[in-house]
Amino acid sequence: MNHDLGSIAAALVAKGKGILAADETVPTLTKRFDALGIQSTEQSRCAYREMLFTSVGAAEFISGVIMYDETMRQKSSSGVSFAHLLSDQGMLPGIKVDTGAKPLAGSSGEKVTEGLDGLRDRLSEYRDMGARFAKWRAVIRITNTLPSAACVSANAHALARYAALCQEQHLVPIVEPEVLMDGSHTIVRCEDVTGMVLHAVFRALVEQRVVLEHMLLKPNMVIAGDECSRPVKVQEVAVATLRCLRRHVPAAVPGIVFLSGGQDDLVATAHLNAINRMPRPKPWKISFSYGRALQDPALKAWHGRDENLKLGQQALYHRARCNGAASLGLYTDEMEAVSAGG
Ligand code: 5MM
Repeated sequence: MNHDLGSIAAALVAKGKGILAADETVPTLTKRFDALGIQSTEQSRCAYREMLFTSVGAAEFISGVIMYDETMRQKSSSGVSFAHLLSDQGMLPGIKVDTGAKPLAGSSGEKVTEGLDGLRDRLSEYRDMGARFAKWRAVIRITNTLPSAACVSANAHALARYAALCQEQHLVPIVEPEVLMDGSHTIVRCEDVTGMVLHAVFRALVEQRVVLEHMLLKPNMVIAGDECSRPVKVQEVAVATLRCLRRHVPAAVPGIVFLSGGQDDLVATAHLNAINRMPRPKPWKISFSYGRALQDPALKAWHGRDENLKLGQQALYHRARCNGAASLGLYTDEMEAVSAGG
């Protein structure tokens, strides 16, 4: 495999493929395990990740996997590091490098993502361990009065500093400014805020001399808040999302890989498909970097039991296959039925 940044970015959005976000921190994965009564230990988290990463055939649709530090330092049951296990199967190893969203001083209820101190050395270590790309997530909340300009600019600045350091250390940065779907806001408000955030992020990226050709953007889709009283159709989401991206994402960026953000897994697939089916020109590849929308059915099927390993893997394979088709605009409802029937 060619290891220059442009080739890695292109490989991550290769035709019909997207990214598996499996970079939950220990508290987040523990929350997901708790909901199903699965005990969260270093060993059970390792077994879960091994189940996902060894899913036969998943590499047909999954180009890369984002891991958390704990997973990066663990080994599979056959004694191989997960970075090497993924590479051997044709999936690029990636790593989450932010240290989390912390309360933003001077603001009530907003957060800024931290992790810049010592980042150069951590990136270098991850690269030596086999990582080829990295991820940093900023979270932006919508209310009647938020986000504040201070929150948007602090997060944009941090994302850009992170991305510049990644490129210096030969890792492709995935830049993830997530406008949360929590709240009662309309799709119109989500489009306004997402546009403003993307504008600030790209301004900061250019200021920090980030090479846009050597990065990927991981944005939210433009959707209504989860408590919004007005239902929004799949087609409306596709129109608003593509309009917003065309206005604010430079054509030099090779790929846009959406987060799922708490959407139902089938809905996240339908949205991605509808966006890719839109007739308007799209200068970038558009695919997925889903966490929950890829993992939820697999986690439920596996349920922490060795005897369910294959069921968990089949569930992951199925969602990866559907989303791979959606990244080409070729997903159909029949794909769900066919697979559910075996
Ligand atoms: C998989 O979850 C990632 C890590 O979350 P925490 O830092 O809260 O543990 C998260 O960054 C994820 O990569 C993105 O939000 C996309 O995941 P979803 O579930 O929104 O598709």
